[in-house]
Amino acid sequence: MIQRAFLSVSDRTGLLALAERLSRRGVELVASSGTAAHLQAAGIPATDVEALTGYPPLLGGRLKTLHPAVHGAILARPDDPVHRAELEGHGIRPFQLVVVNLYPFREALERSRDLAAWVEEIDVGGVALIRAAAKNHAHVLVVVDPADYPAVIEALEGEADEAAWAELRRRFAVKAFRRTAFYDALIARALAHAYGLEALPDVWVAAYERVAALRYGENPHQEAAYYRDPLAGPEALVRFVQHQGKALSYNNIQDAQAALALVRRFEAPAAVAVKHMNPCGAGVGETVEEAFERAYAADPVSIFGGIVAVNRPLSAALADRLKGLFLEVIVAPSAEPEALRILAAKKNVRVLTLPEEGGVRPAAFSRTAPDRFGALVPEAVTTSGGLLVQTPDAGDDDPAAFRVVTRRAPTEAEWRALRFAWEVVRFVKSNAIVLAREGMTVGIGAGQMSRVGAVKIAVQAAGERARGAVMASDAFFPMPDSIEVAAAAGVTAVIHPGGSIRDDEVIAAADRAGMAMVVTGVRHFRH
Ligand code: 93A
Repeated sequence: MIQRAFLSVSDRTGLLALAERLSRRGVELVASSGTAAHLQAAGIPATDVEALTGYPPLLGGRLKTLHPAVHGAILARPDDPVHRAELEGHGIRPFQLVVVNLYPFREALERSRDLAAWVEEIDVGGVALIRAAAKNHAHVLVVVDPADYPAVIEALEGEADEAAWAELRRRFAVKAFRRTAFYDALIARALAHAYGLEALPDVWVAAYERVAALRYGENPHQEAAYYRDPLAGPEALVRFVQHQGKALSYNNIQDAQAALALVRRFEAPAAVAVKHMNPCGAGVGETVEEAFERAYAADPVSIFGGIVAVNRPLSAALADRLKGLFLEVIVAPSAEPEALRILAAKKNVRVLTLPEEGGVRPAAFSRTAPDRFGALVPEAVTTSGGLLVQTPDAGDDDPAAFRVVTRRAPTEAEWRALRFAWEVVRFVKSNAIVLAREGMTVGIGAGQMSRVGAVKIAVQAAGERARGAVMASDAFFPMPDSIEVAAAAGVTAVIHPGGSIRDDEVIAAADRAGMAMVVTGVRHFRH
């Protein structure tokens, strides 16, 4: 039950309607001076906080509500006898509702270029009120947004039960902490700008923390930094242990991420080589050494200067093999001590493994890299002045939904190769084409503007190995030309999402060539 409320708002939108409803229900209102005057002028009884604290606003208003008579009344736990006794001893009565919105710092940035004007709009007491109420949300409802007043009024007038109030308190507490975090992030950015500090400050994205400044970005003239989600789980690349080699570069991190994302999807031993965020060769096998030989054989040229990831512990035998290649980064769940000794001779290669958690180093990657709460981490990219955020393309496609659309169905061996190619193609930049045989890619066409262009590149890379290979496409074929090119090269089976208005012509081209074609119904664009 709300008996007493504290109000302190700069934005008076909706205030009177809320205060009037509260007052009518017998709730005692206490408010900071300006807010109290506003209420009184509208005929709503409200006590000026001055009557509680014994102080008028000081320092031109910098000090208004920071007083035990206010904060004690917000922070006290009514179920704690010591808290109760202390309140009584000091004549403090608790608040059950705190309504605050902060000094308009963001508007000050828009209005003025004057740092002093900005500083005056840094709210201190309001943030403390919000924080105190949000901390004590087991007992106190904190409201930071006039858009939420109707929900409070509805709960009041609908005589919401305790469970409904508790749900509101929890929801609004989370919102309150988001609000103050955003507010402080904005202040830090503005001050960093005013004082000519780093172009990429720690709070560039609120709630991400800076791990390190990078030597440069994609190119030497670009500034860059690496940020960590403080809730990143141990499977997140940002928490990997680097055993040797120079600091990771911007491009290394992106490539290592792309390589890791691919190998972690396979349960069988798997290996991949990545260049410029595209796999150039991927393989699976009975052993990780065999998987690597296939990934290597897929394209022994492009792997030069690449990033290699495997999903099994790095053995001495594999380390010995990798030692002979020029690689930028090697990623594995763990490494045998002997493997690390062998690679130590190659000072420049960066070797990354999972961190120990509770004294254990996992032997294999899990399929995803969830955060500490087990939730999938969304992906974000900045756009001009904005941010695009999406859930990762990390789900499993349901093979039961795959449909054979040609007269001929794939053979067992073709099915295995198709499933493998379908797993790999989602990691290739669109337009993406993967030619594969069982357990290895033989030709990859990436990042092309036309689908048939990607097919031609994949076919050319595969050479003779296209004969008898299968083909995966990350999106539908807009025209039958891709199928004709693949058929001429000897490809025997195709997997793709389907959904083109020319699907019929595409399927007819496959039938003419005696190919087997599978439609998945799921697209895997990657840009
Ligand atoms: O200058 S403050 O940081 N010092 C304070 O003690 C304080 N208490 C509340 N600003 C403070 N506030 C803010 O004043 C509130 O967040 C609200 O935005 C505003 C309301 O002041 P008034 O009721 O006097 O108009």
